[in-house]
Amino acid sequence: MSTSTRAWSLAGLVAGGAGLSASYVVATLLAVRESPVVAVAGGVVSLTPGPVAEFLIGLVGRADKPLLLGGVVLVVLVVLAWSGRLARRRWWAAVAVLAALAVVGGIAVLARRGTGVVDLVPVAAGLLVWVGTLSVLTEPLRRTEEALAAGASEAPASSRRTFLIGTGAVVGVSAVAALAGRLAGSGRRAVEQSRALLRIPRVSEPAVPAGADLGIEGVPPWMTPVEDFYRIDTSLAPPAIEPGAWRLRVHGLVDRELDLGFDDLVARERTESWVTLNCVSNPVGGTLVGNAWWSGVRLADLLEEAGVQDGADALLQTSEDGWTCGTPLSVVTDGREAMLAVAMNGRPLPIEHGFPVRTIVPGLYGYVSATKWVVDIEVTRFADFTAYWTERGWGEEGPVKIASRIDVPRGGSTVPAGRVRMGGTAWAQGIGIEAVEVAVDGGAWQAAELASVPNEDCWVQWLAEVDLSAGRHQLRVRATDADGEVQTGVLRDVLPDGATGWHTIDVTAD
Ligand SMILES: Nc1nc2c(c(=O)[nH]1)N[C@H]1C(S)=C(S)[C@@H](COP(=O)(O)O)O[C@H]1N2
Ligand SMILES: [Mo]
Repeated sequence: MSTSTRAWSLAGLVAGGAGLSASYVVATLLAVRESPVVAVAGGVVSLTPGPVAEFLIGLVGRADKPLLLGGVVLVVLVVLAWSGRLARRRWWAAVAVLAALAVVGGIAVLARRGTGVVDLVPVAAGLLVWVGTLSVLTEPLRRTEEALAAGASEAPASSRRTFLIGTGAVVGVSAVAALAGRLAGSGRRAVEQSRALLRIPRVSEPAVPAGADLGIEGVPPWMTPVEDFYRIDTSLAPPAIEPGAWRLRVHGLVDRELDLGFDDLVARERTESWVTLNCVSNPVGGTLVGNAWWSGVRLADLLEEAGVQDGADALLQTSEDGWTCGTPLSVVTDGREAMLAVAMNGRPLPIEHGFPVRTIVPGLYGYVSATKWVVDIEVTRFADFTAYWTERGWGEEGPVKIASRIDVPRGGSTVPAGRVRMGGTAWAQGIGIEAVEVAVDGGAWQAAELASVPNEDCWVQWLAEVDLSAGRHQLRVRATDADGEVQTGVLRDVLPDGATGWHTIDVTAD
C-alpha cells in the first residue's frame, strides 16, 4: 500500500466518527440537553430564513428533521475526511480544521436556550478524541511515507496491518459506544416523558405559609425551586426508572416482608410536609441546603405494616444504583415526618432528585437518610453492616447540626456606612430555631428578627440591622435551637459528621 489519499481521508473520517460518538456518549452521561450535532442542526434551522425553510418543508414534508440532521452529519463527514488529507502534509492545519468544527459546535450549543458551560464538555471531549484518534491512525501512514521516501520499493506490511487494525478497532468501539449512549439516552428520555405525564393523586401544590419568606433581596427564596435545589450523589448518569418498573422490598428483621410497586405505595395513606434537606459536606455558610414541600408515605407506617422485630436499630437503604446508607430506626419511628417521598414541590420527583421514590428524614443529613431511587430497605443492626459513606470514614448516625448563615450582605462586598441590613437563614431540623443573633467586630450579640415557619423541620429566615462606621468590619451570626442549645463557635470541618462554627464575613462600609 502506498499511502493513498483515500487512506488519509479514511483516517480523518474514522477519527471523526469516534469524536462524534464520544461527544454523544458524554452528552448522554452528563444528561446535557443536546448533543453538539443536534445543536448545530438546530442552529441551522434557526438561521434559515423563514421562506426558505417553508419552501424546503414543502419539498420534503415531515422528513425535514432527519434530512437536516443527515445533512449536517454529511457536511461534517466531508470536512473530517478533508482534515485527514490535510494531516498528510500539515498536521497543524488538520488540527485547526477540527478545532474550527468544534468551535462551530460549541457556539451552536451555547446559542440554545438554557445551556451553560457543562454543555461544552461533550464538544471538548469530541475534539480531544478527534485529534487523539487522528494522530494514532495516521501514525502508520506517516511511517509508510517515510519508508517510501527513504527509497523502499513498497510499504512495510506491518504499517498496513497496524493501520487496518487500528481503523477497525476505532470503528467498532465508536459504534458500540454510540449504541450504548443511544440506549441510555432513550431510556432517560422515555422516563422523562413518563414523569411529565404522571399524575399522582392527592399530591397538593406547595403554598408558602404567610410570613415564612421575608422576601429579602439576596436571601434565597424560602421554598427552594427544584431547579435550584443542590444535588449530591455518586451516580454519573442518574438511574432512569419507570414508575411501572419500580419495586421496593422491605425485609430483614420484620414479621412480614413487603414488596411494593409504585401504585401500591401511592395507594397508601399519605403525608406532606415542608422539610429542609442538607448535606453533611456543607461548609459553614455553604449552600448545600434546600427547603421543599415533600409528599409521600410515612416510613413508620410501612414499618408497622411489616412488623419490626426486637433487636433492630437501623435501616439499611439501597438505591437502584447500589448506593447504601444506614438510618437510625429510632429516628424514623419517633413521630417526625420521615417518609418515602414521591413528589417535591407538588410535582413528581425530578430524575436527579430520586424519581420515582426517595427517602426524606427531617433532622438527618442526606448521606444517612435521603436515599434517592430507593429500592431496598433492610431492617437490621448497625453492628451488622457498613454503608457507602461510613466505609469512607463518615459518622454512623448523622444528626443535623444547628447552623446559621449570612446571605446579605455578601462577604467581601462594600456597603454604605450607617444602618446596614443583614439577612439570612438558620436551621435545626427536628428541634427548631428559637433565636438568631448577630455581632459586629466581635462585639455584643444582638437579636435578629425571625420569620415564622410551619414546623421545626424547615429553615428560618432572619433579618437584623447593624450600625457600621466607615471601614472594614467583621459580621457574624449564631443561632439557638428550641431546646436552648446555642450554636457553638468551635470551628470543625465537615468530616466526619458535619461542620460547626459561626458563619463570619468581612464587609467594607464607606
Ligand atoms: N442513591 C443515592 N442517594 C443519595 C445519594 C447518593 O449518592 N445516591 N447522596 C445522598 C446525599 S450525600 C445527599 S446530601 C442527598 C442529596 O439529595 P439531593 O441531590 O436531592 O439534594 O441525597 C442522598 N441520597
Ligand atoms: Mo450529602
